[in-house]
Amino acid sequence: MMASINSRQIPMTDTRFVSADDIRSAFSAAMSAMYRDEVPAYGTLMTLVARVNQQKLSADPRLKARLEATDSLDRISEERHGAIRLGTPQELAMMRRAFAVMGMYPVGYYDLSTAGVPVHSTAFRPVGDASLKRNPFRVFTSLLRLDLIADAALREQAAEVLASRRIFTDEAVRLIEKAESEGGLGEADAKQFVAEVLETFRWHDRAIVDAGMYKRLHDAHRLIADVVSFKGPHINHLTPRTLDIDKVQALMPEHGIAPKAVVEGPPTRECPILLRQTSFKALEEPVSFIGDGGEWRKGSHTARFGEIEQRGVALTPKGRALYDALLNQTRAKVRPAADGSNADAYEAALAEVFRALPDDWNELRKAGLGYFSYSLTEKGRAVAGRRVDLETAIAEGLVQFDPIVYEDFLPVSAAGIFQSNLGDEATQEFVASPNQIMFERDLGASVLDEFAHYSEIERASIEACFAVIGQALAAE
Ligand code: OOG
Ligand code: NI
Repeated sequence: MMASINSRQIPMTDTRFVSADDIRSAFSAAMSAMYRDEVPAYGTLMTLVARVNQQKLSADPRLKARLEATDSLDRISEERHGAIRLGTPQELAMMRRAFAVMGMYPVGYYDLSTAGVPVHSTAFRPVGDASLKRNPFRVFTSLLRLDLIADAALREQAAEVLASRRIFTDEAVRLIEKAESEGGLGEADAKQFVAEVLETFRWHDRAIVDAGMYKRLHDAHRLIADVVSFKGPHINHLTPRTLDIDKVQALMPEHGIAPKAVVEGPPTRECPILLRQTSFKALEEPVSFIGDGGEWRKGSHTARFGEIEQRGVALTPKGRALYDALLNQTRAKVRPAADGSNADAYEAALAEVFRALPDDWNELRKAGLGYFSYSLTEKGRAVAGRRVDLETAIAEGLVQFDPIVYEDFLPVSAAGIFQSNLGDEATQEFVASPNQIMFERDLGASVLDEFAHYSEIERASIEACFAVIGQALAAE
């Protein structure tokens, strides 16, 4: 599994080339600067998140020490994810190639049709411990499912509009091809690559359809209008990572930002799991549509929003199944209303139901619910050569463990995020029809299995400990 991933990565040892990790960091920083200009509330959120993170670290020296020891502290203030929605298989395939130059690979398959949203998605992100520590920038990337539009005429017209647009500049394509054929990009090329690819994510306030077409697309589903009506897949949000989402959520109104009523995902815990997210509603922004006789006709479009997230430990398949069951159980008790009117009841039910999931790192670990990274303590390093098993080594204080951060997205949460930024009014319902095979064909590659990656990081960390202290054989 890991071998095939490594062979796909652009070599980093060649000094003629800028490393894929460096290109990704530069791209993430450029994207952040652009979005800050485009959506000022994002800048406000960034400042707020940075302040709360600082406060959390000063209040919790143990957390700070562990983040420093695991090399994860620096990445947090740099960390963000974005999201885009693409229109055609060709766009998706080229996007995969562009992200590969930055060391980002498709991980996981998300079927949003089950939530009535006509897209399916993957997350492009770095894989492997070192790249994640350097910069974990990720982009949730969705492909429109035109096959789910019932109206055949509209489906065809939408396909025609999409076929006419080019979302990448010629230079971007040239540099992607160059990186592929030569095995990387030199400094000047890497710089230009970042600038050229950034163009694809830029906001364009002039639509490529007229107001009538926009309305028909919008009536089918507002997401379809968002994908088809514009020149390219504008980045629709950029999400900083906070160490205390409840605090940021509480402070948002003071900064003129109105968050959703409830934080999505698991409840507040001592030991955070997976991912918790909250967002503010999409902005209604002025755009213009193609009018008669070369005139532009003023209108508006709602697409871009803001979001923050707190990340916790990655759960094993067993932990994930328990999480899903508990979330379903909670929703069976209290269904969160779109207007937030029963937010308190929902949060109380969530906290109550989630008592079934231990809120202690060692219990989570021993129950096989989460992934952990193991390392030697000072004492462990001093007793090199002893033969012990892992649990004994932990009990004797030779080996310590830290949670492995969840680097992906939650399907249920993603659907919730789509819903909240699309607005609450009813739109056409779609029949759920997950189609990973079709997605991977369009992508031009298969998506990677996130569980295999977390378990590989865990396994490698155990092996590194035992290379020093010596593992007890089963028979001993
Ligand atoms: C993507 C929504 C998913 C998340 O954080 O779960 C997402 C979109 O609205 O295009 O970003
Ligand atoms: Ni998001």
